[in-house]
Amino acid sequence: MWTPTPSSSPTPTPTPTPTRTGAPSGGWTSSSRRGVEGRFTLALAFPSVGGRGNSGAASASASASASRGWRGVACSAVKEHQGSDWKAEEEGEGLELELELQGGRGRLTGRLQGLPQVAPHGEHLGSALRRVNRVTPPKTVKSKHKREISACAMKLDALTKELAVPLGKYVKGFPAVDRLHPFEAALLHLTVGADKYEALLSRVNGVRKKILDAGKANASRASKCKSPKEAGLVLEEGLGVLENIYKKEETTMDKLLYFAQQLRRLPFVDPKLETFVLAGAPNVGKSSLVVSLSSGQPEVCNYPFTTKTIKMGHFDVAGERYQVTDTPGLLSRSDEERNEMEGLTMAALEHLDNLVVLFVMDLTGECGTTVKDQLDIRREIMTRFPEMKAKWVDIFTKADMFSIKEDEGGAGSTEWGGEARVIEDRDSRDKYHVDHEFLDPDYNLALKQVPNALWISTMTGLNVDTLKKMMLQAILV
Ligand SMILES: Nc1nc2c(ncn2[C@@H]2O[C@H](COP(=O)(O)OP(=O)(O)OP(=O)(O)O)[C@@H](O)[C@H]2O)c(=O)[nH]1
Ligand SMILES: [Mg+2]
Repeated sequence: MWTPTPSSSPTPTPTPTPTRTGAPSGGWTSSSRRGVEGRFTLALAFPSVGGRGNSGAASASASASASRGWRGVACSAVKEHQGSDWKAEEEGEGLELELELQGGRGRLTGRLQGLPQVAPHGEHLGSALRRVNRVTPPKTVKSKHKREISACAMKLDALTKELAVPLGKYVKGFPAVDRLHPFEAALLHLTVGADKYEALLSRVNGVRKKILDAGKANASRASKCKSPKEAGLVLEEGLGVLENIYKKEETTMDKLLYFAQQLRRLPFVDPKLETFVLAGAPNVGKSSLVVSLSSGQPEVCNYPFTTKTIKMGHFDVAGERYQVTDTPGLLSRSDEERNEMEGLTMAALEHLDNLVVLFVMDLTGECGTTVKDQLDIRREIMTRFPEMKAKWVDIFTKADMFSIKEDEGGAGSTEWGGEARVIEDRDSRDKYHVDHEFLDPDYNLALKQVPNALWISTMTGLNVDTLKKMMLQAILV
């Protein structure tokens, strides 16, 4: 049974939560993270590490079971290739195990959501200096003279540590881009720029080293002083040097804080789950479909690019979890002309593993993209990612805006039997005539080129259940 699931978690390890009362008989939820903005450089430049090819074994085992009926097969096929990974996650063994089970083939995901908390620059410096003031001379040293000298060296050591240790944690906690899952690497690139990210981390590391060097040198100088007065002067000078080094890096630290906030908001993708990617032109009804299929509530509006970033959603069928991504719309144009939002969609298509494409088209002529352009986008994706053709579901949305009737098995029927429908022959001139004033002139071209598309209405619920079946069936191809 198609059951609602908890909202997509920003944390790497999903935690089961109760089924929503009164929710539709099945569904998935989508997260509502905020839009991602940033410089767009073509995501496809990233190497396809652990990409879609990884699903080969799963597909093979799935098709071997194809005669067992679609529901059971879908579930067992998914179970087979997920194997013990999923169970281990539920048992809370977490990320290390996930990496291990992928056998280095794939890359760890969820690293960006787990980035270290970056202390604001001023707060960090202030608290470091307060701690220095609390340093007391060691009681074990009997001579007051020596105790005071030693205290100066200790204070310098303390400030060095207070400043450098968190910087070290940042350098360690922010993963190198080439250690990320390719999809996350692409998201990072589109959000903050991979080169800027690497340069920033290298700068933070440089500051850390500078602080360590200056701190050590001055602490050593202070400890060698002959008098407390002399040590006091070295202390003052040393603290000033350390403070200055760090003060100059306000922009660096602000940027690191900003990057961490932006990157933590990016969607978490579980590389082990089957992923349904909604793709299509803007305003065609992708997010509405998400709402129909799930308990999720992504923003739906009658203007293009309502969805500005990738949003992950999940649904469960017979205890198995699946992943869905709502994506920003694509326009028919070159990569160079595409914006960051389209870049995110292309990155999802390029880098997500175990993918099924739900390609959404609006033939009413209302969405703002012509049917011809929508067909071009469809062709582009198919040409670019030919392996996806096998895992592809075509959808015509807004069927309620057309006149439709039950089909008796004639033109327009689908292999999904009783739920198949066709556009009513209202006008003898045109079998698929529509009583809609904005009908796109290339409407018939779409019917010819995409004869097996499923007509859907999120307004009336038409064929939503059929779509669910087709989605699970598509996994098995
Ligand atoms: N009549 C009708 N309108 C629909 C249907 N599905 C979506 N719409 C309308 O189409 C408009 C766009 O819907 P969205 O779901 O936001 O489309 P989208 O593809 O996610 O749009 P972007 O996020 O901008 O790419 C909204 O006004 C919806 O109410 C449908 O089945 N029938
Ligand atoms: Mg949308």
